[in-house]
Amino acid sequence: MYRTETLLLILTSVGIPSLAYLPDVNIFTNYRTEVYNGIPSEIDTTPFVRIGDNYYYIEPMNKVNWFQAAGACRMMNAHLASIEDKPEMEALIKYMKAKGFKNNDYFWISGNDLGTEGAFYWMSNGRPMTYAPWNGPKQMPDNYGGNENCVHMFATREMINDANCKIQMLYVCEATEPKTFKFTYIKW
Ligand SMILES: [Ca+2]
Ligand SMILES: [Ca+2]
Repeated sequence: MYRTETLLLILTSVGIPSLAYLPDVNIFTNYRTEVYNGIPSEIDTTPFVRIGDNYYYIEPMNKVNWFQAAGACRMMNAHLASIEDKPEMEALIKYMKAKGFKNNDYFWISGNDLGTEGAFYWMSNGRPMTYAPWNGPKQMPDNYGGNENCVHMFATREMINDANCKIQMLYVCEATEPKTFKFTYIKW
């Protein structure tokens, strides 16, 4: 007779790996592994919040420049956020509104044209900014003063702006997509 047991080992970039359930594991036992995107909903991802399919850290108080924000995200094994399509932006805005952020709360995201003026890329993944809602009363990006090379979003509108990277504002980090490794093994 045999029975199967499942070991859920959560390996994730959101915090340290957490062990959901650890039975008496014998490494010589037959086992099967499966890998899933995302993590089980019961796992606490604090300080990251899940919005849609993404995990964000939204800095609520501490205003820093773009470079400091990028460093703060790396300290959490994350990156400044890349908002790559309208649904992602709308979901984030909806969350920020619900949390009471106002439209003059600006958040650094990873977009920048530091490499080549006028060519905007996401620093977090190297891709060009194909989704870029440069809306607003002025036509952005305007590279105001000849020195606006970092991108921020607004908490309550689908809008981005290029700003001086040394300005201090809030920021949004985005965790790389976590994976769940599921081990199923046979115990004799
Ligand atoms: Ca610029
Ligand atoms: Ca601007």
